[in-house]
Amino acid sequence: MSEKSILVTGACGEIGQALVQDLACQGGYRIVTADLAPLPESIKPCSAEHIQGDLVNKVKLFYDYDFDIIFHLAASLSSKAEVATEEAHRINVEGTMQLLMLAAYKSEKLGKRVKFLFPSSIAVYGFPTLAAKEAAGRVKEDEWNMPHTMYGCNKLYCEKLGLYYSRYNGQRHLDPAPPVMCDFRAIRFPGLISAFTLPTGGTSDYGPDMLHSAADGRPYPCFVRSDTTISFMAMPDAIQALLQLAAAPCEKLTHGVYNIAAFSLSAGDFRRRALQAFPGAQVSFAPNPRRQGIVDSWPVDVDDSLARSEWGWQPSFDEERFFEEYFLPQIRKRYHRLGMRTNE
Ligand code: AKB
Repeated sequence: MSEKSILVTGACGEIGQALVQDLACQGGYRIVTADLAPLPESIKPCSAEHIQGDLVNKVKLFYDYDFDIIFHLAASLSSKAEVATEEAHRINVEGTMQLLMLAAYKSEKLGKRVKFLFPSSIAVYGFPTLAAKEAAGRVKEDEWNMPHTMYGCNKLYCEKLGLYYSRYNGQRHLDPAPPVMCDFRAIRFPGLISAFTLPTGGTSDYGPDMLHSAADGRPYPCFVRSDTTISFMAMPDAIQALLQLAAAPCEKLTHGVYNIAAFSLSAGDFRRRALQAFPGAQVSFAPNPRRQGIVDSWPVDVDDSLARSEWGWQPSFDEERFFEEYFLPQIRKRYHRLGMRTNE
């Protein structure tokens, strides 16, 4: 069977690095990576070609390729996007729009549906008050789509753009012989936690940052209150979800945009776990009002029954397994190794 041609944008980000490694392990893919940054050593062997530079300026180069699947991961995350809103809009919306137009053009020209996998986010949701957030509990995909952030607005709009290009594209679905359209599939990710990489520019970052700081013996002043609760997931589950959705038969996918969930934790729970694992850890709470406001507008948890029924989604790591089987064993190795290196 011939190799599938894949494009991964944002390949140097947390999801990107983990995804490229998994795809390379699976084999059978020619992976073209793209990012503003050069490839880290860890994934250099996995990439057939790395296109480095500003995504919006580089999209035209991608017309020279016939990708079967596009994993469009490049994005300016919620906290960074709130500081540089115009630049976030350019990357998050213009970048996505340009790539969707590429996928639509190639699908029609090649007569085969280019799959477009898009990481959306719990940031598409928005609650006016904490009481409304608590009352809503596990939200469904079509509830509370009232984002409070530039990033959330970008993600929600791009979900709609993706569905537009994969279903209507100039109303040509009404033509006597409609053209072949791209195949858009999106996942609304919760906060993601990796034992191997650190987050940048997000607002759910306090979770992984607190744990990494505790493991590394660094004091951590958490920028949200201890009662702050949103949903989180282990990075391996996030990658598994992307690959599973990419492989799902399209006739089963009636919605195109899916919540996925694993566990919901408060910042205080993270601190308790950090102190349990690293008794000397210094974790304090110093809420930043703006970042606190962002997380207070996000759901406590999400209802992922659509993903479970339409493509068999099932997390491997609940809270207990996440800490005991994935995160703590890896994090201890990482900082022990780093500790050894600094003592040399
Ligand atoms: C962020 O914090 O911006 C992201 C997200 C929840 O989408 N991690």
